[in-house]
Amino acid sequence: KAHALLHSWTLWYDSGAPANNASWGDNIKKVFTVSSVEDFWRLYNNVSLPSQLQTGTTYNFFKQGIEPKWEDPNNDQGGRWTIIVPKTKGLIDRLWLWLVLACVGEQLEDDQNQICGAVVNVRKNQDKISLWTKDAENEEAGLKIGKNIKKLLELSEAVCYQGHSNTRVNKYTV
Ligand code: M7G
Repeated sequence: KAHALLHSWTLWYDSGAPANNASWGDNIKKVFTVSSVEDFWRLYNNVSLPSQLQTGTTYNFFKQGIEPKWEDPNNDQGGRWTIIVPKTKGLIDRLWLWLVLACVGEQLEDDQNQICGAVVNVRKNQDKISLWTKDAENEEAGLKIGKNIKKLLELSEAVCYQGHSNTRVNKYTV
């Protein structure tokens, strides 16, 4: 008997490094969609940990039907909570697992359905994880999600939110 998740979630892999003339996003590929707890662990146990991925690659773990792009109608008014993660042994893998578990376990919000997905960018000097939400103007729901991320991931430093339309400006900080 499978234990159903409230939402189905799709893992997308972005190998980055676009070939000549390719534009951003050309290398984002669907890996697998999970609908139960059992599916989730089957997927998790069969893909590389973030720390094992090549520099320049990205995992996107999004609710089924939402593309991991600003252009998707679920994201175009949205933004993201962003956490810069130093290359401390084991840290990125722990934070990624805890974040996706909080997503599938519906630990971050009640029934606002603001959450679109989670992202881990594997980069040269430091990695980055983010949680994308639907409506950057929904301050109340947004702050609640931010505080939950900070608590569940046991983050001691400030966590900031940026709208996709202006990723340079911190709109909210918790
Ligand atoms: P980033 O998400 O800030 O992280 O994206 P990264 O530097 O660790 O990869 C960097 C750049 O990639 C952006 O400034 C955009 O040029 C491009 N880019 C990233 N995302 C998530 C999108 C997207 O959703 N749509 C488009 N068109 N470009 C994007």
